[in-house]
Amino acid sequence: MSFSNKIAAIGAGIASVAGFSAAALASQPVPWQTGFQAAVTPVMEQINDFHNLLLVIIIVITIFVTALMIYVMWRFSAKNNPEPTKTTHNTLLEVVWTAVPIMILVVIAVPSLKLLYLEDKAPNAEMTLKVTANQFYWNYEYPDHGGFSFDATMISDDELKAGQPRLLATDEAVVIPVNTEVRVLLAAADVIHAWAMPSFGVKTDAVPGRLNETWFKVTKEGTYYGQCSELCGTNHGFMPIMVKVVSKEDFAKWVVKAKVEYASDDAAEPAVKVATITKN
Ligand SMILES: [Cu+2]
Repeated sequence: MSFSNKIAAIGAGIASVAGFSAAALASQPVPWQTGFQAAVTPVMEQINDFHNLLLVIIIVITIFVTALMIYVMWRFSAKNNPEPTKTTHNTLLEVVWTAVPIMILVVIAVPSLKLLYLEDKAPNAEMTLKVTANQFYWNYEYPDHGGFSFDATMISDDELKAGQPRLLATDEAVVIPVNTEVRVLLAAADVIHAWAMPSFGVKTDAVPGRLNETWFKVTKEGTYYGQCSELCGTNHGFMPIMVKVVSKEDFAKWVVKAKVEYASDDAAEPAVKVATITKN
């Protein structure tokens, strides 16, 4: 377990003691959290590893530069070095201070680019989730399961029930089967939003007139929370994301129910659109 994973796990432990233990795992921000939320997808695990690699590199560079500066300030002060040397060039030293930073950048670039390509597209997507951003709620569509869709709106403070996190819980949750590669298609109906799920390692813009793609494969059942991460307007902070990850059997059962429950939403939507078009 990596260092930031450990911190996130401690945070999750505190959260469950505080009364959020209703779900198998609830990934959400906790007070005084400093690390990432616990990783539940292969992508987020790799982001964690990459973060830890960078942390080591940064610490080593900072210690080296600080030590060098302190030494130079002492060794070459007017008191300790009254006669300055006339040296202007040192080929070996110049090659070293050019080559070493290049090598450090290469060490960073290789895993960085690998991660960028991994995040881009689902290698073998098993289902698709279409996310449409609106001011200020999300619409979710399941094209591979009959194409039903529904809106998810934040639950306001006065309607919160016990265990529902403030500014994170929504009236309808996105339901996803565990251990399934999910392709996510993102678009927006009005302005640019961003669908961000910290524990999935996903943050992708939803842009009007453009279809963006990302993916995730969640390996642990539970309830996970995210937020819109693009400044989209006055209620930007009030369009959270709630994803319930359930077993494949429970997901199949949910789909059967959802088809009936959200059928009325589908029927109502085109009628409104036609009415708007004829008016114009
Ligand atoms: Cu938004």
